[in-house]
Amino acid sequence: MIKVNVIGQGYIGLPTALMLAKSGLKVVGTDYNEKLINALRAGKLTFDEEGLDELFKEALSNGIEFSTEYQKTSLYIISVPTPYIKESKKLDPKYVISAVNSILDICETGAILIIESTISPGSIDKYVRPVIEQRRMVIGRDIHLVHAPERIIPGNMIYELVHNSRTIGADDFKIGERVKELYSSFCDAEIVVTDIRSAEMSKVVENTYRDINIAFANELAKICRADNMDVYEIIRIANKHPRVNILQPGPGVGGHCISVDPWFLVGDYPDLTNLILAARKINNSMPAHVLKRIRDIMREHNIKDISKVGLYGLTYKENVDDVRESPTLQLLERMDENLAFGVKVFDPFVKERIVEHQFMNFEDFVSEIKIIVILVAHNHIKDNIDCLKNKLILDTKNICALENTYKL
Ligand code: SAJ
Repeated sequence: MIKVNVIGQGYIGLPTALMLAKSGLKVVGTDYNEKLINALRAGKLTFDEEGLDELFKEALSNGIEFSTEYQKTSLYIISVPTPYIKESKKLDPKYVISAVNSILDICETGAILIIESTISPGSIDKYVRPVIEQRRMVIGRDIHLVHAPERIIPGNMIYELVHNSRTIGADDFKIGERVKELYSSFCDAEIVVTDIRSAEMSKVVENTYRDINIAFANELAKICRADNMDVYEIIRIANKHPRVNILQPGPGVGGHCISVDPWFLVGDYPDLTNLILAARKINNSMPAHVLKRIRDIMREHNIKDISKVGLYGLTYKENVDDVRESPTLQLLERMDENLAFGVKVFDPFVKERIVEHQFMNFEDFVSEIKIIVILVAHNHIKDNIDCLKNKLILDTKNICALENTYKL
C-alpha cells in the first residue's frame, strides 16, 4: 500500500492528511510541534473547521498516525508555513528548506517530494534545487520535485478539498500524472498538470487577483462615502452585468494568503507591479478609514471617551478562529500609534485573551459600550443583532439593518 508522509499538520496539512487517510491510503502526519502531535494522538483537534471532526474520526478509524518523526517512504507532502520577511516583502523559505533537508536524510531513492506550501514564483529553482544539489543528489533519479499548491478556503475546507480543481507542477510529466492519481483519491474536480514555475505563479496570481478585486471594492466604498452614495447598492447593480463580479468592501484584508502573496510579486518585481502594489496599499488603508468613521460618529454624538467604543470581531474573517493579519489587529495597532487606548474588544471565536480590554462575555461587552463596530460578520453577531438595538452601530460588513447603523 502507498504510504504518504504529510509534513506540517496545520490548517492545510492536517485536512489533507485526513482526506488521504479517509480514501484508504496509509498516512503519517508529521509535525515538529510535540504538543500538537500529542493532541492529535489523543484524538483532539487543534482548530475548528466545519466537518473536520467527522473527517478526523474516519481517518482515525482508517489508521492515520501522527508523529514528530519523518518517515522513510516514497511520497511526501510538505505543507509548512511560508512567512514573508516584513522589510523586504520576500518569502522566507526556512521551514520549507528544513523540511526538504529532513526528508533527504531518510527518503527512498526516487521519492516524490510534493510542496503544497505557497511559495513565491521561482522559489523551487532558487531555494529547493540547490539544497538537493548540495546533498549530491540528482533530481529525476534520487528525487522528484512537484509543486501542488492548495486552494481551499478556511470555513469551507472539507468541501473544497473534494470539489476544487487543482494544479500539479512537475519537472517530469509522468511524475505529474502519478501525483494527479494520488490527489484523485479524494479530489473529484479537474486536476491540471503543468510545469513547476507555472504552478508557482498561478497560485500567487489567484490570490493577487482577489486582492485587486477587493481593493477596487474598497476604493469604491471610499468614493461613495465622499459623496454619500450607497456602495453596496451600486456593486449589487453592477454585478448584474454578466461580465462584472465586484467583491465586497470591508475593514481590510487579513489572513495568511491574500494579504501576503501579492507582496511576493512586489518584492521580486518592484518596477513592474504598480497595480498590485496600489491594491495592497488600498486594502492596508482600510483600518485607517474605519478609524476615521469611528471618529465621525463619536463627534456627531459628542462621545469623547474611546472606552465607550467596542470592536466586534478579532479574526481575519467570519466563522473561523484565525487572527493572522486580521484587520482588527491592524486597527488596534493604529489606535495604539495614535494614543487611543481603552477601546473594548470581543470575539466569540477567540477564547484566549490576546489584546487589552478583550471581553470573554458578549453581554458584558455590549453593556459597557455606546458604539459597536462590526468588523467580522460571524454568524454569532447575525443571530444576536437585536442586542444592539440601543447602540450606535458602525457596520463595516453590511449585515445590520437596525436604525442607528452607519456604513463603511
Ligand atoms: N474579503 C473582503 N471582501 C470580500 C472577500 C474577502 O474584504 O469580498 C476579506 C476577508 O474578510 C479576509 C480577506 O479578504 O480578511 C481574505 O479572505 P478570503 O475569504 O477572501 O480568503 P482566504 O485568505 O481565507 O483564502 C484565500 C483563497 N483564495 C482565493 O479565493 C483566490 C483560498 O482559496 C486560498 O486557498 C487561500 O487564500 C490560500 O491559502 O492561499
